[in-house]
Amino acid sequence: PQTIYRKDYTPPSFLVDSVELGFDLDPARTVVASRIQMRHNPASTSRSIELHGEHIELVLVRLNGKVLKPSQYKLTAGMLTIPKAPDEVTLDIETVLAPQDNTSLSGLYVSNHNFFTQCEAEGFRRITFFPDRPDVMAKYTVMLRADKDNYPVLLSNGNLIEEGDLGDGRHYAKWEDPFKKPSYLFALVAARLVCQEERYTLKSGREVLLQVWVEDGNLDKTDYAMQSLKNSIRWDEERFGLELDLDRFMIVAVGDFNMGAMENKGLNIFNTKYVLANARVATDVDYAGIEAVVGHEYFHNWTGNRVTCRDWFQLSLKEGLTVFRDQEFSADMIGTDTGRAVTRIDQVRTLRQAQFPEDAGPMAHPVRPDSFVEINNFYTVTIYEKGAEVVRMYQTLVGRDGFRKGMDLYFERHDGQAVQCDDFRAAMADANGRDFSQFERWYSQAGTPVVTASTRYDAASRTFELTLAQSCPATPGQPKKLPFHIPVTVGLLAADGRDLPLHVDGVVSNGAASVVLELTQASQTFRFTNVTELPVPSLLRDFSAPVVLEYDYTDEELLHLFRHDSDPVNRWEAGQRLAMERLLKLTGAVAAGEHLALDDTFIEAQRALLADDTLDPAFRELALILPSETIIAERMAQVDPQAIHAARQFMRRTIAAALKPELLAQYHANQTPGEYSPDALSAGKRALKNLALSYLLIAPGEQELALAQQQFDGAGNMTDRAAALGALIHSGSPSHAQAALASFYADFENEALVVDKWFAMQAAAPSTDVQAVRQLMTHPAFTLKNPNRARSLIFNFTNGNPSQFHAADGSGYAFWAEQVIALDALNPQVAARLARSMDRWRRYVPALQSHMRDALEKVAGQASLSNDVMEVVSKALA
Ligand code: DPP
Ligand code: ZN
Repeated sequence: PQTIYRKDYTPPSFLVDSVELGFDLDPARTVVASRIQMRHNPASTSRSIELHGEHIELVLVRLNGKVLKPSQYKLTAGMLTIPKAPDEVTLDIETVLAPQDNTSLSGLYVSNHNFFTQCEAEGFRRITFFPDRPDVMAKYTVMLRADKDNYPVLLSNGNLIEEGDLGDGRHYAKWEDPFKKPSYLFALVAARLVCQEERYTLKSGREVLLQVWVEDGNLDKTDYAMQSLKNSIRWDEERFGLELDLDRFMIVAVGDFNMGAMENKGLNIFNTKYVLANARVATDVDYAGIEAVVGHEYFHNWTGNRVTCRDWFQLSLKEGLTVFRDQEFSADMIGTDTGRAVTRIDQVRTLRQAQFPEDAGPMAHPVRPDSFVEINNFYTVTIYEKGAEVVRMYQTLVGRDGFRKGMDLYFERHDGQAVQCDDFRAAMADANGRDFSQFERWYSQAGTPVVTASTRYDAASRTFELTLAQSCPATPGQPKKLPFHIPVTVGLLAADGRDLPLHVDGVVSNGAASVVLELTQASQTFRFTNVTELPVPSLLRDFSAPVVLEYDYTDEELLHLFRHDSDPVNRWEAGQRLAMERLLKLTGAVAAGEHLALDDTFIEAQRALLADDTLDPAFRELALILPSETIIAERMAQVDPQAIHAARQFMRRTIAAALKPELLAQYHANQTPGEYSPDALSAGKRALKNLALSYLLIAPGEQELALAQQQFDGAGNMTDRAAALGALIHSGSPSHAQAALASFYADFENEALVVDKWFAMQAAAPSTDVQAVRQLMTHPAFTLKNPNRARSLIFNFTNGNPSQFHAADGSGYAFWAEQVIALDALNPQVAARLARSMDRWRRYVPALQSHMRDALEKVAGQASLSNDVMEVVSKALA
């Protein structure tokens, strides 16, 4: 496979003004006729027209009315080249494809007898020959023709301008998108679907049509998506002054989908997982996911579609920014300070769980990568979540108003263009009169920086010195790193727990409770003056930068922060540090065969937190969750998954035994009777209650089992039902677990998304070994072809069940290799995701490492591997 480099970018040789597409849709043989108006790009020295195309049959190509003979063009794997083309060109191209055979779900494909497209990143070239690159933006007109009975609904981007019957049982619809767009934003749907629709009035007074399209039988699950869409529209008007630019905005749900959703202009196509919800089938987490993803795709309309990416190396320009926007949207929807902090803590957990490991592994790449083999492998937590952190740091550095000014300037300069990450950085800098040249390193250097803090208090002069030093580990291709520009938000706590007023030499702090220090050197000392007592520093408040912060806190200091920090994120963080120190020690003790013990101090801190009714239940729940096995593993030089699992289980058991009365009290105090509502307060109560339940079921007696059974049987919503099922599965009582699983399946076997949960919960249970997973794969409801289903069982086992996946005999890895190979033959994108489960293999104890290498080599040695999987496994083995 060929590596593509950012430095090799050249402008397109020809630009496209307009595209007319005609589709004669048929699952076995769809004919696509395309007419492209092109003109030579003065910025290019090449006179060759280059059109991407793959997995399609070229029937005919006509240039300015004349059919080209094969000698007049070159057709290689992936590219149709027409040399020596004149300045102005009209191309007519006809291609044939078989959507029903397209199991990759990229391009035009069939899902449950309906047609859908997915064109990002490079799926349009599976439909017709075209300069399939984001810097070629054109206006599209689309004619769809299909059988009327089977495909009564025909949708594409923009506005419906004509529709009618064709005789012979077929009908047509013609759509026109008034906005220029890159080919990756093209979409069509031809399907038997129904919709919830609503006319909605924008702030400007203009009326728009909003639609949510689903399969018949799912209309009772579209309210929340519709409400989220309206909230998104309103939020973008208010926070960023950005209005919906179309008269019609459609969301369509599809059951077979590689990603979460896709922001096609005016026709967003969604994984059903992020559309369908009602109390019966969806959990609080599902509801939050729907709000976030509906927001995300809607916000792309400006950050991604109106201003798009010059090339795919700039992917984070739209994704990092749009994730930041959806994060802010979700936080604003809750509206309270702790609610905002709870969303922030979730983001930090995701970074540590997934992004930090990626940044420390063989696939580590900068937010703006320099090279790739397969772009689909770069829709990563680094591009998305770290990219969002980078955008958030601008806001931390220039403030909310400054950030808005930067956004305004960005749109003023670049609306309608395909631009680079540097252009966004320049807009932020210029709008705020700031120098962000060093900030560029967040885009160009991979790896998670480590910030090490040390302090010195001088009582006589009342000064407190904080020294911050930074370093960043080597990553593939980047042995040495230069210092980053890091905003470090800091507060100082007095002995009574209050924030001390801050005065810092050379920094405008004006006695505020928090100050943003800018760390730009390898090491810097900040001097706080008028510090009347020895403070406890609260460092990196609100997680102001995506770094690892090291500071030698004593237990007393951490307990002080855990009880008093006015910044809820750092309050949570102090608890995580207390837990992590103990988990690491316990893991060592397990490995050494020593006696395990947990100190009372820690247990009492947990007890106080659990019972502290002045704190939001949602916050308490997060603060009680111990760092995950994956996060613990990242802190160890050599990972022993069994020891980690045993240590964490010991800690959970000990807490459960010690806090039983408090857990029971919270279980009863946080019931949410009455009609289900997914609002943050109710969801937080359920989360705390269900966390208490899971603790109570760690070593349950008859009473606890009855409690869980009662919740399972009587639950009025899926959050409570699934939580009770989970608790029973983990209870160590197979009879209860089996009975509940059977009744759950019987109740929900016709709800695909709930069946996914059924598989997922079993896959992630420590009692499920690889044999049990193989057994589940023989269940009639299991299929590798549906990405949600494959993820629910297989990914939740490899990524969510470390103690079984890492079985000492290597059987988990052999299973992984089999599934990667099987999936690769169907859907390389999904297969390559699964391949990533082995990223960190070099960190494991030697006995496991050698099994992992065997499995990786088995995959790498396959004769016909996709570029997707080949890139992942060869980087892992390199
Ligand atoms: N559909 C994916 C997303 O919205 C890729 N653009 O992030
Ligand atoms: Zn996105």
